[in-house]
Amino acid sequence: MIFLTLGLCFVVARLSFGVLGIHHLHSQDVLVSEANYLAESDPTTFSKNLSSCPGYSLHSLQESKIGLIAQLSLSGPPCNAFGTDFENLTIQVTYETDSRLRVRIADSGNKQFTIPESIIARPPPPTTSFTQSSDLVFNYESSPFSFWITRRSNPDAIPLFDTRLSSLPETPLAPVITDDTSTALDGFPLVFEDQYLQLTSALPLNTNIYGLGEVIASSGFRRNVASNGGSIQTLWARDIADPVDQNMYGNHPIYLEHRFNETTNEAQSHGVFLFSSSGADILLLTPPGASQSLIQYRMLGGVLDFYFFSGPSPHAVIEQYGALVGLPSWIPSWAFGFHLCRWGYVSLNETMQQVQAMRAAKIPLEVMWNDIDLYHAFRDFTSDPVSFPGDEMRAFIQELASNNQHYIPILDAAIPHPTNVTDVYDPYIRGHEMGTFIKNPDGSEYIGEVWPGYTVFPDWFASSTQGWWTESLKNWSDGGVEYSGIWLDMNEISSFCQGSCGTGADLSNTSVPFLLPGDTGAPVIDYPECYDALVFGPSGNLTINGTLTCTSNSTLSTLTKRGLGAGAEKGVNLNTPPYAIHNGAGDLSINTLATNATHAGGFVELDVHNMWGMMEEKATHLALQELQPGKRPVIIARSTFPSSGKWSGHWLGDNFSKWEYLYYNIQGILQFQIFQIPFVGADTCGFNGNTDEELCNRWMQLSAFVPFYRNHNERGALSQEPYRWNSVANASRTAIATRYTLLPYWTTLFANASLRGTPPVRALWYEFPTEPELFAVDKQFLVGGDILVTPVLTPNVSTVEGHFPGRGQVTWRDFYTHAAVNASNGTATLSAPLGHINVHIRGGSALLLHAMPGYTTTETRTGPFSLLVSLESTEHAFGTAYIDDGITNPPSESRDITFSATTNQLHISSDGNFNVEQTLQQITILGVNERPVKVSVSRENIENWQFMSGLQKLVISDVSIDLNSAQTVSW
Ligand code: MIG
Repeated sequence: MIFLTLGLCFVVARLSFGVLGIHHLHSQDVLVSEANYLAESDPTTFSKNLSSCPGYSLHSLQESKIGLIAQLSLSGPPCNAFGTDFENLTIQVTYETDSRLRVRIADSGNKQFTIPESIIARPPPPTTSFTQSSDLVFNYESSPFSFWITRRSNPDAIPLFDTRLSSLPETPLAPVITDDTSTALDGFPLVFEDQYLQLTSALPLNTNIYGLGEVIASSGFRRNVASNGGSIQTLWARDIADPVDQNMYGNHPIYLEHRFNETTNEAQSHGVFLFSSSGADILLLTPPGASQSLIQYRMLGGVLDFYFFSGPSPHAVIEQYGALVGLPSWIPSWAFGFHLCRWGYVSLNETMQQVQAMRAAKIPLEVMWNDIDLYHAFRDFTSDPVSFPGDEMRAFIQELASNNQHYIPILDAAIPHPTNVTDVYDPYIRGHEMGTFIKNPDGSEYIGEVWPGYTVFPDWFASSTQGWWTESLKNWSDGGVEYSGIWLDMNEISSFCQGSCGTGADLSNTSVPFLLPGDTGAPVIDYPECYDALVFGPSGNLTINGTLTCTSNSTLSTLTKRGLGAGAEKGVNLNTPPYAIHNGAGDLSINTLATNATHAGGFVELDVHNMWGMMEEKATHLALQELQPGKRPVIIARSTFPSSGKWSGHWLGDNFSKWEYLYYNIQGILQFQIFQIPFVGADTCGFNGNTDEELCNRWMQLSAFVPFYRNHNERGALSQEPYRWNSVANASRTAIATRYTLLPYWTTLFANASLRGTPPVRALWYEFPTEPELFAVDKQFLVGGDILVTPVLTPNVSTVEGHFPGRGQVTWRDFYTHAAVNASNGTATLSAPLGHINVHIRGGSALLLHAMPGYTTTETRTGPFSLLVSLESTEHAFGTAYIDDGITNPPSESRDITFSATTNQLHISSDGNFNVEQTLQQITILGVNERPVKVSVSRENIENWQFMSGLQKLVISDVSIDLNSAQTVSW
């Protein structure tokens, strides 16, 4: 018996029961035979001490019209701290645009790994000069070499980035995070070794940093820079059920920083992106008593390739990042519908029953999903011949299609290895012939272990892999699983052996080395914080025999988390590479591929590990473009990397049915807007553990205002479909109807994301950057600039407090009642009974809506439009709508409509070649001071209007305004 320490999706369930981790492991799995790590990594030869690192000096500088190139030479004897120092480096500074500056420092011999252009295409070098016009300015000192970035428009301000020793605290410094010795700081010279790179920049004390992920930060969306030392963001893709303050599925070395000057009342944002796939620690620290904070990059390899974005608005920073790595893919309108999924819909019958039950409950269902239950023997690209027969799947999916509904199946990263020679599994056989799988250093196929037993893994660097993947996806669809989109799971990559399972593994053994949740011996017994199953039984109901099951409203923090110092824990094998990043799993090869697994072109897993998920997303996107010509591919994936948004959306992984995670949702959604993967959402009602009625009710409502809206549940847990409890059914119907009403707003926001990189979901401060009281707000969010969502995030309450930004200059009106909020001091306590989510619209907005939400988005789109105009006291309002067919992958026909209101008039202008068939049927104008004398549309008098003086509301009904031409509405 072996205690399994793998970080699987239910590892925390294991922690909370203490017994589930003990299961049989096949004896031959224990060896890690091929994982002989990089030979030169003999830890004894490295000093592991940075205090003697000499730094570099700059010489041979050559300026050009786009920037400069210079050489850096090691200034003294090498320190060989965690690797071997490079003597000679080349620095290249490129003013790529007026708002983007690149600083790239690489070994002059080009030995270190750099991300190939074919993997992530970047804009070509500039053809005109921005050296004199860029708002970003590169400054440097030759010896010791250091650089700092300032704004041309504000040269005397604290630099945006500053590596000068004189700007940083004096070293040596005792551990800044007291229980983590690795945060002792020996010195801040530039270190550039084969296995260790380090660069440090000063930051203003306790500055506002957002991004660096993927993470669930205990500090919230705004990262902890100062309190109790700071934070460590580790970059190493990892399959782990949503831990707090640890590395997890995706890796995004980009941050958005916001600076606000209270004296001048000026606010500016900028961004810093490290273009690297290296395993790394990024530390945000404030040494005790220091007058500045700092950011330190510690990388296991690669080169230092920084991009700086000048903003100065947060939107501009995010857009500038998108222009570099690629803008998000276009999302078809059906993907904004409601999705239903769970692990444990064990047959087609059960799956069909869900579709029927949703319809019977009159709760809109747009997309039905299946998890790995679908597979035959857990094998990719199959459906079980007994429980999900191919021809019946085809009939089912075609029936869905005839009802304007869609189907998405899971696709796991691992490809099953046949158990013996008579075991015919085509995707393996074809891939093996074509050489598409990842190899051991000796050229044999690398063997891992996942659900189907022993497996291999696609190597996206091999030239044959794309064709093989497309062909496998085609065969799957041809066999009956006529998916509309694809769900990519386990792509960190997850594998259950530590590193390679070893040559000579018993390939015929297909049993998973532990129990699945819900199996006999592994019941799911966890509930939300407020629910006591020992007292009230397993139902999860809000009341039992008239008694409330939750009697306190505190959100209890019951989850155990490993501290920031996980990497320093004793007994964890961190032998290689010499610098031990704070990988929550310990050794880099735990629960994933060995770091020496080999890819075509000679790339090693250590360098490219963090990109596997993104490369799979890209390959899947390209496959779907080929298989579904002209359509917008829909992909939802778990492990992401810069540029993933160009190919895929993301779900926030294996969260828990806990109130705490309802709150964590919001920071996750906001983070992924920065990462340019805006189509994101959490497992609604919670994945791990049982949910309960109250939590599921609030969550179904919150997620209705989140881009990707899916209810997904673990195997063996209490059912949590939205019809499961009456109160949840009601709450869901209301929230989904509101969501479908807002569909034109969502699709316009996402068009702006795909066209310009503008983030659809926003932190409050993005829109109000000079209001510091908002800088840490992450319990509310804005959809676009105009919709403020104030969800309930705790049990047993009927009110919620929210910020209403604008310092009294902005009128916020209730979306449903249209009443203005009275928010003196900028906050208000709102009524929030169960089943009600507070949504407010911003004064000065004009929202194009669907007037009649239907069962599906397609039916909703065939109905007429309405318009909701909320005048600001100065009597203006503005809004835009982007309309197209919602399915064709652009370039395609589209129409831009703008609504702009001035005193007593609304102008509609319309531009484009898409013909909008549905007309505008009703216009509601809020903030009209006096009862109008008459109302007209493009000079024709209108009879059917009403004025409600209390709400200052004018409603113009039964019109039929053509949105393909300019119009004027007067009152
Ligand atoms: O290790 O396919 O995150 O959504 O239900 C568990 C079963 C594997 C992890 C995914 C989760 C999915 C589950 N998968």
